[in-house]
Amino acid sequence: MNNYDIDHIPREELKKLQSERLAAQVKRSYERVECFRNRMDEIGLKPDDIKGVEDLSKLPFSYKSDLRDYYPFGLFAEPMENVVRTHASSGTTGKRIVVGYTKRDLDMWAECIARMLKEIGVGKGDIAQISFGYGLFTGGFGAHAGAEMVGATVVPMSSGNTKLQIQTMIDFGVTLLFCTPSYALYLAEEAEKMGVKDKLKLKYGIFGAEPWTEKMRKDIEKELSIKAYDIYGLSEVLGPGVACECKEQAGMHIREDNFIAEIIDPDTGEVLPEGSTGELVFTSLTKEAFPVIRYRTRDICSLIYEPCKCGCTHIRMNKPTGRSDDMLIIRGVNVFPSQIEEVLLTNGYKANYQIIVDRVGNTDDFEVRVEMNSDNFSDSLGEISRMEKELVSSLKSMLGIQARVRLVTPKSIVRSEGKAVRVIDKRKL
Ligand code: DLL
Repeated sequence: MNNYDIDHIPREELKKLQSERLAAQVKRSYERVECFRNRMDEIGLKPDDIKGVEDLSKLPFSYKSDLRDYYPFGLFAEPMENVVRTHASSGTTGKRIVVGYTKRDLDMWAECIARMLKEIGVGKGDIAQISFGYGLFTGGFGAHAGAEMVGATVVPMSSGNTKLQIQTMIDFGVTLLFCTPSYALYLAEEAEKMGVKDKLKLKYGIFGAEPWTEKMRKDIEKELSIKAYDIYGLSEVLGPGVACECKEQAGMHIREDNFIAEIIDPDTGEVLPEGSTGELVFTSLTKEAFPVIRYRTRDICSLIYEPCKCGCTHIRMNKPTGRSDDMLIIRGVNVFPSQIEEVLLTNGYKANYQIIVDRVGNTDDFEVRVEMNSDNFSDSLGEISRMEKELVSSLKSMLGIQARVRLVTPKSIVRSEGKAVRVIDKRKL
């Protein structure tokens, strides 16, 4: 089968392929990975008990803490001489997590992204600027290999030096931009400030590595005059390309020939019925160096099983709304940064904000600092106070609790060149 035909394989055949690959992956991981073998032994499960996808939920979960416990290479299923690449992710707490790839893993990774690029029409003649960081982060190298595979000309910019990024886009005639959605907005803002926005030749952008809403997509598409596509992934499972949008921009197709997705209740671990929102769990089917079995991503989202208009038969995931470990508990109420973002964007603000939580006496102090923009800027104290009150009330109806809103002048909140930092939780410092 041609690598690009796999996206249109009938679901029955796909399920058969997944079952064969799952049984083989479980057997291989049991033989080669001590942590996995111990977990199977603890519950008396033998590799032969896993015959196909219907047995998936019998398998034990794996967690980010496993990567820390077996740091750096203890979960690898290949000897180091077969591991040709490592990446690592810092996370906000504790030790780095390290992942590894064989040559075949790298090819599969590039192919996952190339399939997306083919589908949205990227190929020879396109010039792709990769403004994800290169290095231990998976963003830069992951996007790079996919773009080269379809014959695009790659400009490996990495992140940082925003003015040079814009100049390069103009001088090289860049048609495709890869970066985080928050950085895309920052690039648009800077291009506007430099008075060169009309010189950009961008046609499409592929953005990911952090949650972003539909409203933010609209903003990016308008500001840069492009089609903006979503790409999802995580270092532990692959990097970017575990799931990618198609032309329909209606959910990201999971590369189901390589990964099986489940949605579980994050508290009980129970698999939830189709269409439910819960924690996303991945099992890799083809990865050699670092296979993952039922890996708990902590990302909260739902899966779409209805066929997609694009003809791809692989299921889709909706945009993750956040991570269960991003969830703030403020005065006993669960608050996701994405809910706050939604309120701000609906009220005409941009996604430039910060959430600052502190503990004062016995209660949580909750401030949302929001930038005014050129459309709604005011320097009248009375008007600012009216706008703040309006936001307090919209946030209260979304969250059920009162926040203090502080409007700040345009461009006063620090921009990020990679993943945006939205939350400052001083209770944890
Ligand atoms: O962020 C891989 C990546 C690079 C994906 C470039 C897309 C583009 P990590 O640094 O390990 O890997 O972070 C993974 O980022 O568990 C999600 O919480 C979040 N994330 C990634 N893509 C999206 C997305 C890379 N499209 C973590 N929407 C994941 C929402 C995303 N969240």
